[in-house]
Amino acid sequence: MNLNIREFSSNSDGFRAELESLLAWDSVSDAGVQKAVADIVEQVRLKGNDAVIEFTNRFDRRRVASSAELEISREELALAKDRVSAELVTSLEAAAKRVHDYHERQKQPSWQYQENDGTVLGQKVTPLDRVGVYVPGGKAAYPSSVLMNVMPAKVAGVGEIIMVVPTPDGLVSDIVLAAAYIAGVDRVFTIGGAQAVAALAYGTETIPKVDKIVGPGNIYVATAKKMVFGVVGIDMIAGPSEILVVCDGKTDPDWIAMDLFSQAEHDEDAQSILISPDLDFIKDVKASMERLIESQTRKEIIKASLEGRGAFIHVENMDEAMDIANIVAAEHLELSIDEPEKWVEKIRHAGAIFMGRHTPEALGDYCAGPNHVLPTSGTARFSSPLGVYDFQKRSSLIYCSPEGASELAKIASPLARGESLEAHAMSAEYRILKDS
Ligand code: HSO
Ligand code: ZN
Repeated sequence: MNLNIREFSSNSDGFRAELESLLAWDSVSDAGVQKAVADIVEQVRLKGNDAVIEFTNRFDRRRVASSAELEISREELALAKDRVSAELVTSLEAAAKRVHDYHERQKQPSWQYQENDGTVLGQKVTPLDRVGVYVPGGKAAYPSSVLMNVMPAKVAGVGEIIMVVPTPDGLVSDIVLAAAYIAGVDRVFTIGGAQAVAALAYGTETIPKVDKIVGPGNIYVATAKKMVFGVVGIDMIAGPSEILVVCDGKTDPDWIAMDLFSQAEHDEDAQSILISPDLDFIKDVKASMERLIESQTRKEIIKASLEGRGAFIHVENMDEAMDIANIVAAEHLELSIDEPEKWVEKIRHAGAIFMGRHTPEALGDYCAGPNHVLPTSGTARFSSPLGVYDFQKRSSLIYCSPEGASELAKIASPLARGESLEAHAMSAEYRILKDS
């Protein structure tokens, strides 16, 4: 199959403009969607279960009569797991363990230190009480994403994890339920869309109110999450998935072709880019792609993604490749090169860095250990993978000894008077020791 993929070179005149147009992504904010979502959120806030049931029946074509029908028990999750093949369950369990063990290392302990006069300062780390995990239904349902969203919350010690998953026509994936069971989700409700986000944010007679909502979703879900932010915490709002492969030309072109496909097959808007200093290699990868795409089950999506948003970029040398990688700030960066540990020092912006020819993104997507929920669309410049830290919060700790309070009061008092806040000043001054 002929593939018409954008190709350009770093030494061409319009290079920066070309790169910018390649990376441009409009996260559409549709006024119609905004209005519809605002209405759903408000109805759920005011009417609770009745509104949730009404929207669920309408949007998911169901006939739910009472809220009890919206919950899937842990026993039912276990039964779903029994219906999944033994091989798949083994892989889910192995992946869950690896993801768990990786995230264990992210746990941040509370800390404190004591000053000479006995004053103690520190930070107390506390897991969130209750978290909601949104899991998309139907074709977009990824059991691996259930693990990636739930495991860091588990490791953080979140008190209760509530999962919501829409079941259009009453259908739900056994693999998703098995993943929820293995990950240790506490309660599962078969609701989705903006109504599920609102139910988690405000709570209903049946759905417990949570403190934070995480997990991917369609435009309605993303819009609802933005709307309830402030009432609850939310994770990032993810854009389409991207991969940037930097290759020196010495990896098997078929491997690189498939690594690029693996991102492209997610959806038409996904982005796959190859950077190489070797023009002949770029040609070889393109030939591999044109041959291999024929047998791909998702070839239409792959083609649309590659032709719409994919690119080959030819560079002068590896240093330049690293500079461009930093501008792209890709969600996934593959360094398919010799001595990746040397080059990685130059990388400042990337969601996840896959080092060496034997480290395709697919291994990270499922089971290497690090999270696959990553900053997209260049947001790796200022944000990080989903992690245990997203499910922990911090409280400052301050203990003043009598002597310490007296010394601090002498600093605070002039500051308070400078702000014309007399009560502050006096509250501090009361603590000044008589003989000091
Ligand atoms: N590459 C996706 C994650 C995923 N891949 C799930 C397969 N299943 C976004 O990082
Ligand atoms: Zn993937």
